[in-house]
Amino acid sequence: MASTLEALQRWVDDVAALTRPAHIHWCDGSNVEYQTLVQQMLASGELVELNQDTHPGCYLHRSHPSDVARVEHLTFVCSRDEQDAGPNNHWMAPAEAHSKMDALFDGCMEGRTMYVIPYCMGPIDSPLARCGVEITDSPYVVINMRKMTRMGALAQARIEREGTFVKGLHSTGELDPERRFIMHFPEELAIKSYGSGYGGNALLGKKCHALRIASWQANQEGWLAEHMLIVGIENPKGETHYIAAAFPSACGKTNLAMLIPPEGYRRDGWKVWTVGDDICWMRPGDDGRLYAINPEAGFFGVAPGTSNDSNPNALSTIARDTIFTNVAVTADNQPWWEGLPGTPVTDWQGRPYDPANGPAAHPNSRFTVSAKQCPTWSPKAEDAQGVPISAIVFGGRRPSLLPLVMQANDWTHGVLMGAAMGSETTAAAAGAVGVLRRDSMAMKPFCGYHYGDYFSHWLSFDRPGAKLPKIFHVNWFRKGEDGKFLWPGFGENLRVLEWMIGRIDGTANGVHSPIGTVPAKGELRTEGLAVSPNALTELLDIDLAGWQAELTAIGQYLESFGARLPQRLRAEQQRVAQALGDAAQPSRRAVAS
Ligand code: GTP
Ligand code: SPV
Ligand code: MN
Repeated sequence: MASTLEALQRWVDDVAALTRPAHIHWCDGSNVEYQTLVQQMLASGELVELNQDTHPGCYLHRSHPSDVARVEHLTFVCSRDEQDAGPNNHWMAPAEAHSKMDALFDGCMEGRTMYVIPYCMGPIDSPLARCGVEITDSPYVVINMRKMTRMGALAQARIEREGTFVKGLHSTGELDPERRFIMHFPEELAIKSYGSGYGGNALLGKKCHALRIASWQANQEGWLAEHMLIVGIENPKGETHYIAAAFPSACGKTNLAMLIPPEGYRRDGWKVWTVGDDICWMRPGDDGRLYAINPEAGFFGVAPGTSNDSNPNALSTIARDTIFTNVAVTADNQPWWEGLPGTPVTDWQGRPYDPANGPAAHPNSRFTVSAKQCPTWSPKAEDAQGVPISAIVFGGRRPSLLPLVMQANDWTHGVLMGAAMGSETTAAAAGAVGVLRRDSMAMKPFCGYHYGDYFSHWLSFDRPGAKLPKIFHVNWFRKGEDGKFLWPGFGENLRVLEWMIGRIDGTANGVHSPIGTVPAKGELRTEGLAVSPNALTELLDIDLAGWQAELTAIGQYLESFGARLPQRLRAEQQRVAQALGDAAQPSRRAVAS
């Protein structure tokens, strides 16, 4: 017996009987175990050693070229009732999904080692944390899970104490895209993933557990599991506001979470504290505020674009003990990607670099690293009670229309802003890049249940006694006529966060508009900012006709959720549409009244 918990031992025995591995290894999470796996993977070629003088403890993994991103078209929510999965998910009946998956898993680990990975999402002693066990035949998954979660003996002890855990079964399989599925069984707290070794498809603690399964549980238990970073902004008086922000994949969460203040702000004493870069679990505390933990222990971050100019914190975080996936390599064996100085000699597929083959590093190449290595890692990130959230921010890649920042009037309006979010698609998921799609709360690929119910759940937090965060929407990606970004982004985004904090503290007035409150002239601090006054005006401008069309599109999108769309959200969309109509034709209101 490797576990004293019968349910765990029985499940592991059943999986072993199905997959028929040669060995079973229960992961204890120790450094010796990690080093042993790394040595085995170096010997088998699954890992390549990088320059140990410049990058001690760093290794490169090249995934199969057809297995480089999440596969949303092969990801299913298998709830008993199809309606519960909603139009936002692919659905398959649980019995059909189980038999399809079990046929794939049948004998798939023959001659190989099966790893049993107990893990905890969140600080090990936190009441907000939840545990799971992932069974996999991939040592790459094991070493990544060790950096991304609290993995091993302590997690197993908590599972044995609590008696419940999420069951995740994974096999890399043949990496055949025709035999690749990511299945979720929310009522059984179970996940089955076959045929991919990549990121969110294979590291089951991340998107599968901490978002799809957790969002389902959160809906039933009164909390929120969100695709959000968590960052602490400390002002010169030493007061820290924690902000949670939802941006779709590859839209700037890691960068905002590790922001470095512009020089003038640094001089004045502003500091930024990183609590999380991808996932946030929040629940109301006794004082009515929302308290958040980061369920993860590491970063699985986008490599391309990470540089000393854009994100020096990330660069210093990944200078040692980091696993790189699908990056390029320089002549002296250092990891390389677009945005770094120097030149690559080997591309992400291990071929001699030739620009005719496209970028040297895959656009969705990633680093995996323990969060503790981040210079701005917040001491509060390990706090079992979580951090109180002052503001929730939504945002996406919107080349036009959406202003740099706007504040919702109240919680209901904020939920509408989140539900209406849109963004251009990126390389983080397979499929076309640069197409505008609605991505409510940045959860389109991750919400484990019907979006209509999810919107109702969000609205339900607005109740007597609640002291809810203020809600904002940002757009770092507005483009000018020349096709270039109007806003420099990255560290300069602190200027926008400062305005938000001013709104929270009551020191910034803003200007009210039908779509929300935007900064009044002169309220955004611009000293030392290289943005022309014209560009700034354009960034904050509200195009009433464009917004009327947008509200119509939002209304149509919301109606796609049918009978489960909360009436309160429909009414809110109508209220904003009406206010826009009144503003566009001021005489109409006078005539009507
Ligand atoms: P996931 O890990 O996929 O969830 O992505 P993420 O949301 O953490 O995105 P990340 O911070 O890794 O940024 C992805 C890309 O957006 C990188 O190429 C960044 O350089 C770019 N980016 C991030 N912040 C900004 C910004 O403020 N302005 C601009 N123009 N680009 C940004
Ligand atoms: C994302 O795509 O939002 C990621 C990477 O954070 S993955 O782990 O693959 O989901
Ligand atoms: Mn993400």
